[in-house]
Amino acid sequence: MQGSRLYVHQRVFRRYGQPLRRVADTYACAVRGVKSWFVDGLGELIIRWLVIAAGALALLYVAISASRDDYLTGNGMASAVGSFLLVIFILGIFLAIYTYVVYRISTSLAALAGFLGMSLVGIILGAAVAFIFALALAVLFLWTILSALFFFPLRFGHSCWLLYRKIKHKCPYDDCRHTGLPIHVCSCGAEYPDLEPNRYGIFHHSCQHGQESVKLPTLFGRNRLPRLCGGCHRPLIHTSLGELREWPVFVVGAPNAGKTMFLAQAVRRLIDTLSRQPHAVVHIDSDGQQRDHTGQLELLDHGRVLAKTAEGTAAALGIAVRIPKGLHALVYLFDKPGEYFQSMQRFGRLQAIEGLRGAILVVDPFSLPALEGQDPGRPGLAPEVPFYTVAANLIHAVEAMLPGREKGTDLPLAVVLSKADALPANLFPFLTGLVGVDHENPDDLNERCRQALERLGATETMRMLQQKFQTVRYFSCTATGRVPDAKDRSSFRPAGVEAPLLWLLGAPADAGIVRPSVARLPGR
Ligand SMILES: Nc1nc2c(ncn2[C@@H]2O[C@H](COP(=O)(O)OP(=O)(O)OP(=O)(O)O)[C@@H](O)[C@H]2O)c(=O)[nH]1
Ligand SMILES: [Mg+2]
Ligand SMILES: [Zn+2]
Ligand SMILES: [Zn+2]
Repeated sequence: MQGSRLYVHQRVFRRYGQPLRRVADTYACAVRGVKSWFVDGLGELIIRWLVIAAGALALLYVAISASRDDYLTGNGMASAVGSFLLVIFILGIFLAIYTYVVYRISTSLAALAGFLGMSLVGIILGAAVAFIFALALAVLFLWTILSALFFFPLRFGHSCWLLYRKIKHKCPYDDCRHTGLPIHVCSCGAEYPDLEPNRYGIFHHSCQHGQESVKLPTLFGRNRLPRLCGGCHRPLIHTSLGELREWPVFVVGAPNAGKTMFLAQAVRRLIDTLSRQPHAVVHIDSDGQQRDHTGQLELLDHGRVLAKTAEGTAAALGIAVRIPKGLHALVYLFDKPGEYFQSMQRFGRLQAIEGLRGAILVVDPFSLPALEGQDPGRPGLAPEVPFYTVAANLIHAVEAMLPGREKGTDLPLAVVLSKADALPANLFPFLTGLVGVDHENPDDLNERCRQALERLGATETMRMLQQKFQTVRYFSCTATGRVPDAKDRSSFRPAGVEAPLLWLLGAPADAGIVRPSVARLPGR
């Protein structure tokens, strides 16, 4: 059964109007009862017997006095009895008729008097109640209208708070650019796109389920209701949406570049690192996504690689970060199959680029000119998509969807050289020390990675990226710590995976988060 909402005054009418009508019905029934009590009930019986008794007494009196008069005037006893019987007989007939008429008239009059008396009292009382009720309704009707005086400031205050906290209710699906109040769903299935203080109620609206009404909070506790995106109508699965500012980060890279493996390990490390901050609460913000993530880690911890990312739109992975006096954000991590970044046409469909706060460009070192086709994981296979193509598409997409086309964008970009474990450091000594060592100075790591990329033949692409992105930083990581081997079921040992995310989240100076320099690389 799908419910519906009532205005405030309608709610009152429903709550008190029906019981009042019931009282009126009961009263009318009582009035009718009084009337019939006199017409054919006990009242009638009493009146009937009273009238009959009065008639009989009168008759007896007249007959006795007649026979006494007869006796006193000197007639004999027989004559007196005769006159007694005569009077009884003649007067009895008349009196019976007369008594019947009197009885009829008296019952009718009594019934009428009872009926009118009751009605009069009822009408006076009813009018008073109706007047008070109508007055109350009118006041509430006015209140419904005047509630604007309360809910407008309340809504304004709430909007200011959202604005201050930079909370936009951004949709987590990459092909939807919707921001704004979600649709809230009642337990009955009714969908409300305007569950906020308004004429339906200030602090709660009431969804009518037949006679029962269910309270839906408009401000506090509202986020606990199931929600749908107001644009694409898909479920909003993240609990903290609306409480934390959204912080969308896109992971970009060619197919097979190592995006998904990097992300799974990076998220685990990110949550660990941030949770170590005093009183910090950091977690994956959806039970379903937490289960999927745990499943991925289970595989990685048994030396297994993850499946290729599936086509179709899934919600971004949401991580709720609450660090007292530090970062408060709902981090959205978008991971798409690499094919999306292969063509501008598909890239252009990713509307989420619009509100982006950071991008991670994952580079498979074996897609770079110097190492092409040397991937020990895929011996002899040339990578399908060159780094240059992906970078060029990223730049086009950013130009199309982000402001500041000419100058370049302030969107921070982390360029991450993946699969560092498989780098042939023996052939190229500059590839040593990119991960697994403690970099006291993060700028040093940045510089090393930048140089490594240059020397692997990506100079042109890097120049192009640096022209477009004002803030670029270079990283290197391994999600596995060794070349994956189907026979080796020992756990992978990631390194350097969390640094790019930490840097992106700490990039704005006001975020108050561990600076990337503090986020040490493993191996210490
Ligand atoms: N040696 C090594 N191989 C890796 C590493 N990370 C990923 N790989 C290999 O690269 C393959 C692809 O990794 P994914 O993370 O699935 O790549 P992806 O970029 O998500 O690929 P798509 O989903 O197709 O876009 C894996 O099956 C591994 O064989 C790494 O750190 N070291
Ligand atoms: Mg993938
Ligand atoms: Zn409902
Ligand atoms: Zn949407």
